[in-house]
Amino acid sequence: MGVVNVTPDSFSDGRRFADAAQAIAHARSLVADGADIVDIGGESSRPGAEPVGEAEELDRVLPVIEALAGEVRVSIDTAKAGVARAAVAAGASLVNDITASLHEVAAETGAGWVAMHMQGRPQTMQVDPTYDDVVAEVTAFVAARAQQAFDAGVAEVWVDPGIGFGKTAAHNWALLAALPDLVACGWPVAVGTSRKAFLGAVLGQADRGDGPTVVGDRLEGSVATAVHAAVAGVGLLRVHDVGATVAALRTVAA
Ligand code: HH2
Repeated sequence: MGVVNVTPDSFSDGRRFADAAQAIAHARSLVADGADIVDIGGESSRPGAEPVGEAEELDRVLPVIEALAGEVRVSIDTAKAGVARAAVAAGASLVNDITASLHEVAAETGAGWVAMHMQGRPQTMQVDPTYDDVVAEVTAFVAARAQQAFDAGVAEVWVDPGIGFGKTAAHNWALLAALPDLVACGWPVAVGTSRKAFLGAVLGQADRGDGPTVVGDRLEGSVATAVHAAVAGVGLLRVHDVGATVAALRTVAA
């Protein structure tokens, strides 16, 4: 899954694809690089991001979805039921839901659904994330949400531990180390580590924390963790750098 952020403020690529023509061209380049799905988002969920109104979010994503839907599978990355519904009507067939609360939209529309774990909300989630047992709590949460969606009639359900969403670096590493256990729960697993701050931290690179970072930042960590996840049995990798990730996966598969 290639990431297409149609936003001015996403943490790694904000402003780069903020107009529809740029976003569409970027999505096509990700498909050429080997993406099977493009994930279109109109609202940043980075720590501290400002919320976007529904009308503004729709203005950002709908022209991009309409242009791409006949060419590639399109996923909508949103926290709003209204945006998810309109995106599916425009041609998206997967609802990528960082709130793990929109399964009814997937059930109504017949779309697939990604249920991601997040502790808190983006504005404050990194203030002091706390767990007794992060792996057990995240696993129980996503498995329960997945079962609820499946029972409501959603045929395609993915679970995602939500790397970086209300988690310290230690929580993220624990969840990545435990991916085989999450896979063993039986639900298809999705993971997004791409360019996230904990990858810089392990190499001693400071997180600037003042907006979008330089493109290509944290490439090695992003690719290494994507390969690790694939080897653990994760079926859906949400990445910015599709070409490098596909090359690494093909190499390891060979
Ligand atoms: N991470 C981000 C956004 N959506 N969806 C899923 N399922 N899993 C993730 O890990 C995930 C996600 C954050 O990354 P990005 O879209 O690059 O940045 P921003 O939220 O600043 O737009």
